[in-house]
Amino acid sequence: MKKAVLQLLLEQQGKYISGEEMSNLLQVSRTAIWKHIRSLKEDGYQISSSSGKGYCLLERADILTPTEIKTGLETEFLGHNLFCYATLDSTNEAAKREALAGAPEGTVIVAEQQEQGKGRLTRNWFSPSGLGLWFSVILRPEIKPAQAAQLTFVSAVAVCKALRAVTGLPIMIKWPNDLLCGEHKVCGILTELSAEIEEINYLVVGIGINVNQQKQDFSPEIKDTAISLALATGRSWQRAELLRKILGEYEKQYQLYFTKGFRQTLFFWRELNTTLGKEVVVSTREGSFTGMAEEINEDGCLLVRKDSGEVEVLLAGDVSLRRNF
Ligand code: BT5
Repeated sequence: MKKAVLQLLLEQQGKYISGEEMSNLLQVSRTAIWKHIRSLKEDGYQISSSSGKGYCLLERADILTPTEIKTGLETEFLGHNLFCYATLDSTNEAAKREALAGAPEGTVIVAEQQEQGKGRLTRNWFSPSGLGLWFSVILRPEIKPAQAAQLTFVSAVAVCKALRAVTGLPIMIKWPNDLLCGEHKVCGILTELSAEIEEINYLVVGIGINVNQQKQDFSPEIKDTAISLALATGRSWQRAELLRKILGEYEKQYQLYFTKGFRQTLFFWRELNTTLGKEVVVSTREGSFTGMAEEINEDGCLLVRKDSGEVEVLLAGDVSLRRNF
């Protein structure tokens, strides 16, 4: 009901709607309407109340609650089962706990803040409160475990396209899973897999996007390499709206992957990538080497031609690729 009240206010944003009209439309008492309005105000929505005219939504709150995220969410399944937390260790860890307990495909876990946000290979992901989008998606695709890396490409394409569409920024994908704005990292993606030999139990795709940080909000370790959408555009962004757009594009790309295949995903990925055709420095556990990033193969591996002429096939996820950082 609170969602329905918010929906009515949104449809009339900037104009007054009377409590009586709302109670008629939603078939509940005026007291019930008033209680939901009070609760929305407590959440941070700026709602003006006038005894003669009713209620008017002045400003939507930049909060990540189920009401805010689901109001206007246009997906068939993604995000319908949604958990929002003020603080978590890591949304990926929470998603794995939910997936083990049987959470359905499309479940989304969001946190305002992560205390132990994770990158790949035990690296940290800085996730300060209220400034970014830190969330994880549970998927249960019927594909072979060996194909799971392909979903990192689906994720990168979906988030990149959604962020470009909303902000107009020329965001690019750096293999395998970083989104860059210019030379700086605006988003990281961490895909984790639970599988048997032949089938996937579940996949957790964790996505971290810097949204409204200013320079001083970044820790010394990343202040020269990270960027937020706000820094890149000079304005702040409503995170729930961004998340809705991302979930919509994600569902579309996920479905396209099944109907048109990985080739379609790779087609989009190639258009958006900033890695192919570039000199790269590849760091692996055994050491690092330089070469030319030549191609992505059908499994999502990066083919790098070393200076010696030998071609190295790199699996998504077990190397980090560096150019300037
Ligand atoms: C990644 O790892 O880029 C994957 C990050 C995934 C984060 C999401 S947030 C929601 C979900 N829950 C989690 O716990 N994780 C996922 P990697 O490629 O290993 O990059 C990690 C490196 O990026 C760090 O070592 C830092 O140098 C840098 N870094 C850390 N936090 C950053 C930030 N907020 N913005 C930009 N760079 C950052």
